[in-house]
Amino acid sequence: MTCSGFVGLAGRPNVGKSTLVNALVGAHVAIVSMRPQTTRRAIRGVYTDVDAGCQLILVDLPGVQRPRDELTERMQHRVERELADSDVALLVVNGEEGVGPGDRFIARTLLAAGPRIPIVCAVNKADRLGPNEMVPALSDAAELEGVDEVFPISARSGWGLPPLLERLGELVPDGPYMYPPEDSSDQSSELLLAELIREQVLNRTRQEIPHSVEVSVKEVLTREDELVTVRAEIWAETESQKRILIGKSGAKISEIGIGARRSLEAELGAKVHLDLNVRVRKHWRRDEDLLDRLGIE
Ligand SMILES: Nc1nc2c(ncn2[C@@H]2O[C@H](COP(=O)(O)OP(=O)(O)OP(=O)(O)O)[C@@H](O)[C@H]2O)c(=O)[nH]1
Ligand SMILES: [Mg+2]
Repeated sequence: MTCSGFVGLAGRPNVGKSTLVNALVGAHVAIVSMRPQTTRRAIRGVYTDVDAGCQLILVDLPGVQRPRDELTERMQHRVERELADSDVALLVVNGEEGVGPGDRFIARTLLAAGPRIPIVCAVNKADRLGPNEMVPALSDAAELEGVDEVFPISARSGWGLPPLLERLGELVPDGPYMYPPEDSSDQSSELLLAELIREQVLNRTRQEIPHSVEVSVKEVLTREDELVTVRAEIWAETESQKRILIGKSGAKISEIGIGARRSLEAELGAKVHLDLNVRVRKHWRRDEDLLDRLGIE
């Protein structure tokens, strides 16, 4: 008999949920940046332990915060729905910053999300904690309302992940695999490529730009000699953001392009020709039809 279940990751922006999903799955399925609100969609990372006969579907979710626009409101609703459908909630907190009101708010949201499911708390960024800081961080996390168990981890280094994985495997129900064991994510290839390009934008721009940008892959063509041509658009909301993204004599867009091409080549295992175009799409974050089409539901 195999086991298989959904583990919903909840937590404030920037605590390391996506880094943790990548580390557990062992593949770059979710993008990571130092900016809060990196993740916009629910991304399923799939981890299958074929020997143990167990599959965990790790649902990476946007960081929970107060909705400010249509985009964040949709992200918030998605989080609530996904958590209501999970078998286990994995609440990730930032051990370096310690437990705060935002974490307490999320713990309460988890309890209110639906039928009571096990809530496991991962205290992340343990690599940043001194020897005397670990115990208080863990006991604060254990006191969060509804939290059943606490695991100290470093998603970045991989420290502490094996016991967490083992416990999650015990908590999901018996049942058939929901994804082929060789899969690592449910994302379409085009969406993953768009996200990898957006990851470069996030890590190479500042202030309002990261939040204002979306990336759309228009075309992926593989030539006979295996060169892959990817044509993508980077959307900004205003002309001035577009100018910043392009940079002086195109310096910024070429920096983004070089980083993105490397990332796409690593993902596709092939040489890539990347054709990037910056466009203004006013108020895309408030355009309901567009958000539907982008799969941000
Ligand atoms: N030192 C340290 N940094 C980490 C660790 N895990 C994640 N980070 C860093 O924390 C930042 C945020 O990581 P993400 O994985 O994007 O965080 P997130 O919770 O998915 O953020 P949102 O998608 O915005 O909700 C990045 O700069 C990561 O490199 C860790 O274990 N140790
Ligand atoms: Mg994330």
